[in-house]
Amino acid sequence: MITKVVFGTPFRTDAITAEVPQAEMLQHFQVNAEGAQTLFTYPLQHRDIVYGLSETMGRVNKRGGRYISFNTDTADHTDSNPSLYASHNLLIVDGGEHFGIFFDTPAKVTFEIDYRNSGLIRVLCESGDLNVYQIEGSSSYEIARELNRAIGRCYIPPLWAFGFGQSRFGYKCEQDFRDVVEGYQKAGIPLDWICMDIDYMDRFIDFSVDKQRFPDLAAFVQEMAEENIRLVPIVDAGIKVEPGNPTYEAGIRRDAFCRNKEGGYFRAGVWPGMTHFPDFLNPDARAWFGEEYAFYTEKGIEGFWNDMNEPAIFYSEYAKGPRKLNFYLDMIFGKFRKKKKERDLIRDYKSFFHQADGKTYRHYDVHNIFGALMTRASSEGLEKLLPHRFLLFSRSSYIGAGRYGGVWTGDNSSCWEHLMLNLRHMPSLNMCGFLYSGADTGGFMGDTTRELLLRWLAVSAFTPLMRNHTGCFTRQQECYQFDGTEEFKSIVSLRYRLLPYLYSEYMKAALTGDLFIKPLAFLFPEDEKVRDIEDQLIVGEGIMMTPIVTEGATTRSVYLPQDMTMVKYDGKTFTSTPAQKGTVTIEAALGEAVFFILDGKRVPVGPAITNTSQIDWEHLELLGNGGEYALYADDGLTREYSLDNLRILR
Ligand code: MIG
Repeated sequence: MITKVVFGTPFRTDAITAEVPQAEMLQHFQVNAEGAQTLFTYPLQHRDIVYGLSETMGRVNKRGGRYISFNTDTADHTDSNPSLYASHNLLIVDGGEHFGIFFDTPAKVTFEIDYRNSGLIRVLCESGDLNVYQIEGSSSYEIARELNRAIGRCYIPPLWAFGFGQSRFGYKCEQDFRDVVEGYQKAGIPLDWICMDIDYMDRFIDFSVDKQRFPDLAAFVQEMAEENIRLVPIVDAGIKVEPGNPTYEAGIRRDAFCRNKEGGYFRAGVWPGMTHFPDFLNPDARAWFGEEYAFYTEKGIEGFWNDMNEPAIFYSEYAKGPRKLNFYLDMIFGKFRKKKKERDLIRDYKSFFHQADGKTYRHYDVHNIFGALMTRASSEGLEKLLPHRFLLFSRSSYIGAGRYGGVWTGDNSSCWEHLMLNLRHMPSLNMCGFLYSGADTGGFMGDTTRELLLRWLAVSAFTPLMRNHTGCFTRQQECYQFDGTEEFKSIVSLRYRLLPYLYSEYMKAALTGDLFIKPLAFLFPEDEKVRDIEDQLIVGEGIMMTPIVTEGATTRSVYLPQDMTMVKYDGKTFTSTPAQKGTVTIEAALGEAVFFILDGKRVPVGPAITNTSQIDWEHLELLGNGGEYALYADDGLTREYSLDNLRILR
């Protein structure tokens, strides 16, 4: 049961699409005005767990931390950093009381969850205009499902987007992409798609291609399609200010850019130099931006990632003096650049304006919705441009954006802590309606190791978005660059053998408003021992993943809340053994994976394939000791989704 309490005149975020009755009084929390801000407080009980705030640092249980919803382009993924790229203002209190609460405001919100042992949840909203949704339910799982249903049906990618993707900041020409395809084919490692990072563009300009390095993009897309590989270009938020740039000219004609205080267009320095930001809050501007994707779809492209949409700003007119000089020096000496100081960024965010619902909004006050509305613009545009599904994922997001596309979790590092962080983000993202999600496998910053990449792949094998991505100054990170590619083949092929299950479970979750990845405690709420387990996750209805995420380890201990079937995959066969409730030690060498199947559940697996185009829905083996499995299978492309596609396997 969801109700909403309205404070002031909230901005329409469209985070929730269900009709929600209005309540007079806020339950659970106390409200106080704190100057121009609003403070919400709740006294925690000793054993309460607090879920939510999906794209933040720290644990799945947010207790003990301070988090700030203020979308930020930051590669500092350490616990002292309160803000990453997204704002998902959901809390679920699980303990003495059970409820969810969603602070629906695009302005800055600070959350202190038993911070410095205060014993309180303190939520400070910078704006007094907001909707607060309160969600009552008998369990945290029920509360999360209730919220997902109220958000509305989550984004459904094509089947090929569940295949493995390779990416790197630095693939510069057609040959770089051919090399990737060849590398994977020679090693026999499955692959479905390759990302094109900003290097494909003409001088980093959106909706353009460097003609020297990609003389005929449409023909190249076709060439790749013959290998069953899709190209997935990046699109940044800022549009280069340059007469002759057709997107810039169209944006001016359509009056689609954000304006500054003086009524001119706001200028922000990003990768292509000076840009204007499309006013994604304005429906007309969104419609225009969506149409621009025709540039790619006409060339046969069906997948995209949206970046820099917090929005990131390297430099602006409001930053005079040395910073400006730095910018030009940086432009000359490679792209190395100093991050804008936070103070300057705030000044920039206070210097431009949006038009929505016949009103003018200062960017700073609606900051956290910007990236989400870029995703919406792209998604609604692509829906018109393409007759079938497309891949779309974004760096910045807000609750509700999960209806339009997926998310990746930004510039992590090649370290074991961030592999664990990936595991922690997954259930939390699912609670907030982001089912198609994942991290940069192998790590974005720094040099990965063979061992880290293999262990990371064995985690990503279970996340809907499985993409190996790295930065421009790091070592080669494609799987075939390492010795002993057999082990990489083994782990990536595990993903492809699990595809019938993963796809089917994703579709069922998406069509019923369920979560795809859940914490153990959501399924076994009565078992005290699972309350703190964050390195075992439930994937779909039947799998408990139990990856090894410690350097040098080949064993780990696993807690089983019930009798299950242990499954070990060695690259060729699945070996099933009954495992008893309690703590067991499992062993998985590099190139192997161990997971469990819940009691009474089945998991369909297919034969080994190297591309989603080879998926075989007929010859499935059912793992697990249960009875039947309800398989969702369709062509993976049309939008005629329906639970009528379910069929029972025995
Ligand atoms: O300023 O496009 O998070 O995935 O490779 C960096 C280059 C811009 C940040 C993204 C990253 C991408 C990179 N981008």
